[in-house]
Amino acid sequence: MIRIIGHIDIDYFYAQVEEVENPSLKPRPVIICVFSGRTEDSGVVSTANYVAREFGVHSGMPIALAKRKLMGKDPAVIRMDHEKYEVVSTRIMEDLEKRVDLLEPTGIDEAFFDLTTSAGDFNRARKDAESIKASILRNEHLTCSIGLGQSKVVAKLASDTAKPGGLTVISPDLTEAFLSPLPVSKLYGVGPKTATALNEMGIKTIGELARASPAELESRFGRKFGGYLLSASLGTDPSAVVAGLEPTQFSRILTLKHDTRDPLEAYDRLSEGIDYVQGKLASSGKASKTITAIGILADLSTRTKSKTFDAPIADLATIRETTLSLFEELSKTIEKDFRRVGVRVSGFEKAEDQTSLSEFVRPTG
Ligand code: DCP
Ligand code: CA
Ligand code: CA
Repeated sequence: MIRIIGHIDIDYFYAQVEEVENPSLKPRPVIICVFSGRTEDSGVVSTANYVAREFGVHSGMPIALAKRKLMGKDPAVIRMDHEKYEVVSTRIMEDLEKRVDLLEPTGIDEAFFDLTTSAGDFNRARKDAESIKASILRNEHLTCSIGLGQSKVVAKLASDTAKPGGLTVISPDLTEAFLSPLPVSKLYGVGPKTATALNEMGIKTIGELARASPAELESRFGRKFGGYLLSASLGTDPSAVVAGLEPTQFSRILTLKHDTRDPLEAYDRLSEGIDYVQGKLASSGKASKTITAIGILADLSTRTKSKTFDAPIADLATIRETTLSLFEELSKTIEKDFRRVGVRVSGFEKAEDQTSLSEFVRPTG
């Protein structure tokens, strides 16, 4: 049976969320920054809008270098606010979940989905993808890119091609022509090392990979990864969309009765939030390595403080104690009162029986 798989990725996600909040940013270069605090400009760019990218700015670039490239261009330099983007992401994923057969989030701004049953064919799947795009635009004012294909590898490459803002539909009859000319490095899981090894075997394009000898690929890359490379190059990688993927965090944020900067008041209000996240850990059989205290201040800015343990924890006493001491530390650093307070547990031990595309792929690629 031909499967209909989609990949969705929000355009310049963090920067676009900031533009939605403040539309006057749109024509300006926008960089979202993670400041390390060492010096005023220490830290890296998390992402940039497309205006800033025109000047050579990209994710991971030192803030000081990005500022130099944007000198005289009226850049907006914005501190990353992860909580804000998480909230938007959660709303988008919840809406998506209702519109597809299966949804597998793979990051804060992207997901695989399956439309095989509900759409039935690629024409109807295209319509579904168009309504997904329209819904995200209407509800969140955000643009995204979607790719459709017969496998995860094809869908992901199709959404890359659609960036920014597009929809690329690679129906089965177009798959070979779409994949063949692309360099092997474009395939999910093919990093620089694998690409070099393939190039040394005389394999530069995905089409050449599709015609390579299976035995030779297996002897060079092992049965599992060699087999994956071949199937991926043919657009027949078998990995399925896994719905309701294991959550990566549990969190709860509560509004205080009165603004305060007293850590004991904040902690007290959080009691039911702590019970909630601990209950989620217990019922899902998970343990968490990181606990984060979240404070949303009177000016609605978000501050967080985390602690990471060497070994995962799940017991109520440790979570309570840690949350309290995190709030004691956080309250020393804030210049405004807390308005809302929250707690998050994350860094779960990964469930063993989860199959995903990444399972076929070597970590070092
Ligand atoms: N991100 C980050 N550091 C990186 C890469 C990404 O903090 N090195 C964050 C910021 C991005 C978000 O993750 O907004 C999503 O990453 P993407 O790779 O999807 O990049 P963008 O959404 O920013 O841009 P694009 O339009 O290319 O998808
Ligand atoms: Ca994105
Ligand atoms: Ca992404």
